[in-house]
Amino acid sequence: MANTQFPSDFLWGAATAAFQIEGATTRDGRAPSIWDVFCATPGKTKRGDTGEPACDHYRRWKGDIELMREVGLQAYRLSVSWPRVMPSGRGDVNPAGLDFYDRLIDGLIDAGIAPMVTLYHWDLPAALQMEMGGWIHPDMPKLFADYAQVIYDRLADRVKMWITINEPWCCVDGGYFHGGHAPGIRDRRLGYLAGHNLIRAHAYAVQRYRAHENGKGKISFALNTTFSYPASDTPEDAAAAERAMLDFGGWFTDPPHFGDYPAVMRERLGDMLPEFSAQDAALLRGSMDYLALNYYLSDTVRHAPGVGHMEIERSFDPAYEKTQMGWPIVPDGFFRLLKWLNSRYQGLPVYITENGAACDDKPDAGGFVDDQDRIAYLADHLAAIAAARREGVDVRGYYVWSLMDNLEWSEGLSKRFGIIRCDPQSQERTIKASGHWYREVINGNGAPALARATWKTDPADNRAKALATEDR
Ligand code: IFM
Repeated sequence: MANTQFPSDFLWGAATAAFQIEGATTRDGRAPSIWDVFCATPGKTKRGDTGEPACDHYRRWKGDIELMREVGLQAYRLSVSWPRVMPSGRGDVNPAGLDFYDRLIDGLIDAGIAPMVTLYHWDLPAALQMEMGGWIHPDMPKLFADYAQVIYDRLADRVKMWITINEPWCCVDGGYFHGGHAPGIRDRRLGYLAGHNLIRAHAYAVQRYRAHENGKGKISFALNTTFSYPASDTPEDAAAAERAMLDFGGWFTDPPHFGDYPAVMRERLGDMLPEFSAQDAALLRGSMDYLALNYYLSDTVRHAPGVGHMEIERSFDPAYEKTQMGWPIVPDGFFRLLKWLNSRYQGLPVYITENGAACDDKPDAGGFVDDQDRIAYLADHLAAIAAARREGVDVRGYYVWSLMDNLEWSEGLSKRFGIIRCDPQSQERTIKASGHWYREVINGNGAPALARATWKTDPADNRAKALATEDR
């Protein structure tokens, strides 16, 4: 069995996001976000689920910290709701909203749990969307930095790990390409523009952080992406798979590392892709203190002449088992992605800021969920991280998605990612088998709880297709 022992200073955590758990959407001066508006629009979320009451965490946060302690978490990733803190998105601050996060951070620290704070996890104040058109407006980066400044002023004395923006790719793909996420627009040109301003906003917020008297911690944005396996061993498919990775992970990670988009995107997208000014490019370069990766799945790509600007076609290999989201379970892709990212964005430590599975949980009469499928998913993905570490990728921490079942955006409450069950009716919390297992992982820094991982690092044990991509 491969070595799955992690070092004693490896950080073990869990993650959530404000809109998915807080509820209290109209309390203490909070104003609506684009997700409140979206959820209130008939047909936009499954069964019409909304952010009310979600997990009612705004009122139950103390109990939730107790549960984190029971699971043995060393770290917790949360997001701040911009419309709770600045209801109009700019100008006046809502003291009650800011106080909530102040208490939460103190509570975490008192419990010995290190907070990681995400500034933007998709809940844009609706006023900014209505008054300015949201992320397509060129002034948004400055407004985001002003909001970030308010949060730094209040929390940066205690918070040492920061994420500016969560998964900008999802904001664009869901919000502007297919429209299944807020604000529900379908326009590719606007999508690239929104993405451009999200990237600029990251840079502006990093600049403010680094200039802040308490800005001594680490800051980055959270990337979501896949590893793309070529559909065949032809050079065309190999090139297409590489192009696909640049078009996904590279789109948002090249600018904050190198100061511009991947060359292949510039060549193929032409004037759809906005230009960074020299000043913005300078701000962007080196604006990640670490690489924050959210990993869930991988895909297969073939060269598709004439299909879109990038001429790629993505599919899911039917050979893989899938989670309840329909996402293929590919720990091998995680391992390869970590190596790919490490060779492209050299010199950055890595934190896995999300990883987890939606499973078809079946609670027993007492509310307990024996989620062996989720444990298997987590064990194999942790084994993949251990393997990447052995090959020199400097992964320093892991946050499971998610601490508890919550509102899965347009999927509503139908998809459950938690290691803690949250009954949507009674709000009763019950630690699942995966939560108890995760405690063992944390206590042993991996082994022996990871002995149950079935994924093997020896490529001969993996899919033949993976072999073809070995040297990429
Ligand atoms: O629930 C989401 C989260 O908000 C962002 N990353 C992916 C998760 C699962 O879809």
